[in-house]
Amino acid sequence: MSETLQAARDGSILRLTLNRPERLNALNAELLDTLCAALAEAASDASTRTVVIAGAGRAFCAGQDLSEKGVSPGDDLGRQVEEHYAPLVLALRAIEKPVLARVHGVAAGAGANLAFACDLVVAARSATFVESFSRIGLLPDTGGTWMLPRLIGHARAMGVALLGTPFTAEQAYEWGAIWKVVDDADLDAECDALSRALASAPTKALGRIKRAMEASWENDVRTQLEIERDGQRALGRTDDFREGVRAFSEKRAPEFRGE
Ligand code: T3D
Repeated sequence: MSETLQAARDGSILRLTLNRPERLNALNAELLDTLCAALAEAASDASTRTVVIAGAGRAFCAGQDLSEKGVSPGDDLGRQVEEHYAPLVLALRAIEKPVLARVHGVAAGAGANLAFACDLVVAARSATFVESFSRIGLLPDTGGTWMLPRLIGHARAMGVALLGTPFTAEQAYEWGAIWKVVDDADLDAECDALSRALASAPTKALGRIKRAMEASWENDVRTQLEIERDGQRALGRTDDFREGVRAFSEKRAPEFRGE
């Protein structure tokens, strides 16, 4: 993969670790592009059924590497967003497999919004999130202005974005931004259990769920009902649905193969 992004496979789970611990995994172009490429590869690789994103060292991710060439005052930051951040968010939303963020330490700026763009976030109790953009004169990118109001509501989104005040994992959980907050000592066990459960779930159904939920932000109920109809039509023909029903009638746990 690359020095800045470690990839490890555990059965059908792909674990991607942001690996610039001396910079709190601040994102540079190489890391962003490698992460994006890894997600694209995972999307088309049938043997990958779940992706986990984590950070090495004491933090999840401190956002854009502010020491990187090309992100100095006066540079065209829009180009940076267009070429590196937008493709990453779109890749995270497009992959029809669950993506889990394992957050510990700090998740700042684009690091926080990278986590929020994942499907599930599990955070250590000591973790903090900060929309630090306004502290340096920027606006929340990496999908922040789209994701935050939808996750935590307009008032809170405005508060965290305008003030750049850090919020705790507990607050993120209470506000609905993340799936779970667990004691620090339990973070790995929780993420392992969750990723194994997701990797042995009916992958095609999870992909359709993700696609339908995503579409619902923009759709009226009629359009959404059509998406549900089409999804159910496709899923009703999968081996996993057959297995699910068979396992139910045989009173045993299903063995989904993602097909
Ligand atoms: O188009 C574009 O490119 C714009 C896109 C912008 C997207 C964004 O993400 S903007 C927001 C960028 N991120 C930030 O503003 C956060 C900056 N970092 C911090 O505020 C703090 O470091 C933290 C709150 C995240 C953590 O604080 P603390 O006290 O735990 O650690 P520290 O001592 O500040 O940082 C440790 C080291 O990491 C330090 O290096 P040193 O002094 O030991 O050599 C620090 O400089 C480095 N580091 C932390 N964050 C970044 C960073 N280096 C480069 N870029 C960073 N973002």
